[in-house]
Amino acid sequence: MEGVGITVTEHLLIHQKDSPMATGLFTRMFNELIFSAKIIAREVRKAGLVDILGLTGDINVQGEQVRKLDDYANRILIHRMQKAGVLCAMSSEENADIIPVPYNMPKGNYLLIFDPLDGSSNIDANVSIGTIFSIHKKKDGLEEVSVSDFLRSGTEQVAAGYFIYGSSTMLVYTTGNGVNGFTLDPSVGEFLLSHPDIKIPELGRVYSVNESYTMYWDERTRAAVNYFKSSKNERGKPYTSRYIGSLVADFHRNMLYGGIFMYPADNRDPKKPRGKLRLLCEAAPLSFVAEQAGGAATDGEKRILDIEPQSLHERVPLFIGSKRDVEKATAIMQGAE
Ligand code: AHM
Ligand code: MG
Repeated sequence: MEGVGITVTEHLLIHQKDSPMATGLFTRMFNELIFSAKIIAREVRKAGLVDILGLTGDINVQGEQVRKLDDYANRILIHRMQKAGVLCAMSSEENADIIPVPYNMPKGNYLLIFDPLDGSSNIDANVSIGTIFSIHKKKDGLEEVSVSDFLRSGTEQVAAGYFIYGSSTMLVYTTGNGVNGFTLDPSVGEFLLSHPDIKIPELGRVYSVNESYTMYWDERTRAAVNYFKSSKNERGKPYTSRYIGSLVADFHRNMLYGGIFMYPADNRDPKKPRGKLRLLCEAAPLSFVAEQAGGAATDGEKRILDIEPQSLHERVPLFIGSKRDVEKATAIMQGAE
């Protein structure tokens, strides 16, 4: 019936009732995150109309130019989340150091890690972009938060997900009980449950990788990518190639249709072969979502969620998506096939 739909807040409250220890703080944090994303979505929507496109002229901690919308999204998230009273600190892709909640503001025991606007090189071309988030709980004492509080494996996340600012705005998240997707109804300003219990097909038809780096890959990586380029999948269907260059958008499409996203290590810097994507704010949260949807994620060798981070902005190779495709790529990367 028209007008009937579960809002994300209702969904959160139902979930909260299932957990007798729940204090409501998690729901409060999520509501604040959702409100921040609505503000970001609003700015993304009007990006072509105001003088907000383009670069700020600054260089971020990753050595990349900061676009105005990246900066805006980052500031909104920090500003709103630090006064929600539920966090003790945050870490953003855009900030070199952790961002403790100021001493004069109320604190909670959650830690929030985020990429405020992933895929931002696509902003000016009107391509889908997103916000990725990962939530941990601080283990002991709320004062004295340090980087080491954030250096925890992905298995310890209490929630993770992403907002995608595409043809519609969506929220997809998990708290470790499956994955649900909500679509923002702009007429009422609410996220409504549109994709309950998302399951990624076990075997996909899509492979997503930036093949222009072939010359920088080792032999095994070339063999893994070549498998998807030149083989039929285990059901006898050829793979098809799709690469947007916006991780959230590539990942989201593969979640719904099935497929594998690969960002392998390369030796563009011959002294330091490495992947591009960040473990804590990109790979770990999406890997939690992928696994909860029945998919898988590795760095070509190990499960992403088992990696113990050594630094805040550590980068990893990433193979993520449909379980059997990720297993195939990982086996080839290991020389097992
Ligand atoms: P960003 O967080 O600075 O936007 O960078 C990450 C993005 C991902 O969204 C995307 O998958 C990747 O970089 C694309 O990189 P490339 O242009 O090397 O293919
Ligand atoms: Mg990113």
